[in-house]
Amino acid sequence: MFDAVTWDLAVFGAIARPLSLTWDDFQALPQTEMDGDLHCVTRWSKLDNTWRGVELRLVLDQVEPTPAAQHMVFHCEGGYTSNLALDALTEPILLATHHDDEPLTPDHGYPLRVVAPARYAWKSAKWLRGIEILAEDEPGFWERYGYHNRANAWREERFAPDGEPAEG
Ligand SMILES: Nc1nc2c(c(=O)[nH]1)N[C@H]1C(S)=C(S)[C@@H](COP(=O)(O)O)O[C@H]1N2
Ligand SMILES: [Mo]
Repeated sequence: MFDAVTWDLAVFGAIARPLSLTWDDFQALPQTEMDGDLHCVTRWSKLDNTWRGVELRLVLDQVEPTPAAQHMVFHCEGGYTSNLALDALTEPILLATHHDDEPLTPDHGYPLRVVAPARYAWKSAKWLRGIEILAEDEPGFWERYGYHNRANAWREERFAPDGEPAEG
């Protein structure tokens, strides 16, 4: 259950300035609206969405990644993870609190989720609580089961090139 008093978003790892944002801190950041679809790798797409929240880039601008830092892992309530390279920050990625002007529903990530429309939707981590910055890449939950590490939806990067689990 979300509790606005105890909730935080932690940014940690290969950074000079670890950050822990309370719910109030997060609300105080500049908000942006973004249109973007979600493409589940196996089944459906969710089209014509307007998301509202804070640009991921804007949060990471505050933490000073070390020169070696090249990767990130999203950590969610309940242990789900997904990974992206830091160079993904050149594309629009939102830390979203709202979908079509309403707060996210519990099923869809309330209170906070990643929305990375250029990637398959398993990258768009729901119930986000942490962002880990890393020098070495670390596969997330689905990436470990053989899903593609980059998951660029336009290039249809569904599975790892050899069809085998990327790791372990
Ligand atoms: N924390 C968490 N985030 C997650 C998942 C999950 O199981 N746990 N599933 C992913 C997958 S596979 C998809 S398709 C989308 C679904 O988003 P939706 O429920 O808003 O449609 O969430 C992604 N984010
Ligand atoms: Mo999915």
